Amino acid sequence: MSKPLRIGMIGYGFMGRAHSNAYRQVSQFFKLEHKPVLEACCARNEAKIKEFAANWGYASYETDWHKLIARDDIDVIDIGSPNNTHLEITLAAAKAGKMILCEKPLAMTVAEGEQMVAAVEKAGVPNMVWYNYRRVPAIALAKQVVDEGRIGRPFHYRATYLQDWTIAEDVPQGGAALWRLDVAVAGSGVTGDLLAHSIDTAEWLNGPIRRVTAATETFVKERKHVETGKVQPVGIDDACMFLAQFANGSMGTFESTRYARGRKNFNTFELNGERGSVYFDLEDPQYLQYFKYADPKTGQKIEGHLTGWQKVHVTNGEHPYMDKWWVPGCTIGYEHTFINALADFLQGLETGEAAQPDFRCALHTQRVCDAVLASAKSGAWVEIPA
Ligand code: SOE
Repeated sequence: MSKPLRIGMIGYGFMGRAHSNAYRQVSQFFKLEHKPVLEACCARNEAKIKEFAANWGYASYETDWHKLIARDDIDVIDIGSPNNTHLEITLAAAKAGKMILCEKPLAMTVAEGEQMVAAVEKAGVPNMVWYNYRRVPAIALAKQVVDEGRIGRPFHYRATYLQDWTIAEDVPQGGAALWRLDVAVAGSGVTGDLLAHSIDTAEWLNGPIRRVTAATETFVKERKHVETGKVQPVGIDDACMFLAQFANGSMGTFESTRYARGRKNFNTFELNGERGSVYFDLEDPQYLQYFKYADPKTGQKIEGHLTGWQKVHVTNGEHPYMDKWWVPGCTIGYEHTFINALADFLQGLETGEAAQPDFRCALHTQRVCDAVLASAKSGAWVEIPA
């Protein structure tokens, strides 16, 4: 029997749209017990949230999130608002017994994240963080390749996350999507916004990171603040690079910037092991590249003049999530990663096995981010607790 799941969406920006689209579409493609209902959305700006509600088909709207959480007709609170709101909303929503879906990164700091984990676990409410890239079919296939033992002993993990939208000095900080440049609202720059994705993927594929050493740079030191109208110091990291050692003994390099001219959302990784390698590039998202050096079961070396990288078009029914979409060869896109993630969350409600990353799992990503920023400050290696 179908169970309606009444959604209370906070925020109407990029993520408010991506999540709302997922709520609207998931039941059409995944046969699941729980069916999201767009009950209410919420933001301070009444004109904007009214328009958002009408556009996406929310039955009602609020301008104060406390009121949204107090409503009996809301089952799920979705936090799509800026990072500095995640803690307070989570504490209130957990106390009210709501399920919580939170946009990444979990929190501004580990200290905040710990309070959030304690709150959802004490309340016993289902929770998940929207690290949507785990649900790119090619990345989920990489996970399958690793789990099948096809990489063997891992040696190297190499991640880049490059963009170029903040190069101009007249891009202000604060307001709309530009809160990402305001450290008081975002917590950090590329570390929390972009590397958090790379770290989540890396730890999912290659296990926990144990220690890091990092360097950051802020290229534009002052920017006009939209809210105060004044030119103010920039507190975020514009670029960050770090070296990592994984618990499994492999080494990692991570690079992220918003100053890589020509790179828009260049999120890549490569994992090299004794028996094989995988490579992924989000600007070519339908493909997973795989190099097979040895048989995963026997360890027997594959020889011959046609040995080489395979570029697998991840659109077949046997590929992760793809049996829910179109026919082989027909691709899905960015928005589907959120629909796939939501489907996993709903499935978890049915099976009782929490969809990952839940808040506790995402807290580990936060620990790595905080360690990276601490290392960039001190210049020393920083250990990350298990
Ligand atoms: C930043 O530009 C951003 O929108 C991130 O906030 C998202 O998490 C990332 O997926 C795309 O880039």
